[in-house]
Amino acid sequence: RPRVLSGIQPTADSFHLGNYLGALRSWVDMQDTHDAYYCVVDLHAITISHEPKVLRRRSRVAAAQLLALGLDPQRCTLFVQSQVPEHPMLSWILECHTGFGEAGRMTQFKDKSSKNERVTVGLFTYPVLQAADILLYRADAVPVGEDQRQHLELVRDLAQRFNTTYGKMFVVPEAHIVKETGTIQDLAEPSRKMSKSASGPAGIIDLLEEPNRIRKKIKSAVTDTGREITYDPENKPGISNLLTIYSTLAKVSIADLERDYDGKGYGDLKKDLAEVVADFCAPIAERTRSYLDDVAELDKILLAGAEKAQAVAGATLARVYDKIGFRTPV
Ligand code: AQP
Repeated sequence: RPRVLSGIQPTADSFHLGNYLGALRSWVDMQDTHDAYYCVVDLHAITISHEPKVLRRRSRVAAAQLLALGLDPQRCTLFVQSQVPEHPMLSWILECHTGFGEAGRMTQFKDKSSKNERVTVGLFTYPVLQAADILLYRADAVPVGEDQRQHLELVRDLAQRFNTTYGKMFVVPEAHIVKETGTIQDLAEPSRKMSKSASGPAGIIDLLEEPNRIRKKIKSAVTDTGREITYDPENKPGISNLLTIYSTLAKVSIADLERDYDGKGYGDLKKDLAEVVADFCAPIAERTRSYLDDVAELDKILLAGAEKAQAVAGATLARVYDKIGFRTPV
């Protein structure tokens, strides 16, 4: 079986609909087709300022949500990144093979550093740590949203560079980006992506949110001028975004939706979509709560995951040490 690895940051109290539709949905599906490794990337989460207590809670909530969404510890390896110290170790080695200018071209860094007052070296080297996450597991595929495409290109470049310099070592991974849902837009500002850090409360739907708040947000989503319900992301980004969400969650094609809503108004579509999204999120929130009711069991799952992950990561790192000219790790 080909191998898959992906990670998600525990930087909010809930994942949002963009995280689910862009990436997490594929994580669940790929458990059946791949040897799957998934991690809560708490090392990445401290690249921006954080509170220790909050981070500890969010890491657990993140893992509980992933289980609630359908990750099954029998079919995948789920772990928390900081419990596998091979990640920062390989990251350091890769940093020493990354050009300063090359890292400086990452648009996510430019974006985030222009918004934050405190810009750390960790935020700058973030994509290199991401490369280490992926290359340690020799992953073939990495399911992510469109916003990660550039980082994945860097990972591929680093893997190739290392292989050329030291002899074949890493698998060069492919980004797995689902075209239709690769970018879910902000509900209030449909010209930009739904985002934990940049979206205001009206623009983002959290999976753990109250059903009534979800309904309200969908009903007040910004739509476009005109009345026609047609999929046209360029000219009608708002309504097209709603159609994408509807189509994916309800498993109906966009063409069918366009036909069903022919002659109806935006309000009708939003009213129905509000129910679809609220019905989708409610059981996830309930299952998340029940995983969080038994924190000891949750921590056991994560520890078992970390042990399995470390067996793979440790073996890769030992080979890298050998190639680099380090002594065997003890
Ligand atoms: N709007 C989105 N549409 C589709 N996919 C998305 N992803 C994020 N936003 C969208 C994908 O979700 C995965 C997890 O992302 P992350 O851990 O990098 O989370 P994040 O970047 O903190 O999430 P945000 O909301 O994008 O936060 P900001 O904007 O603060 O950085 C990734 O695969 C990502 O592509």
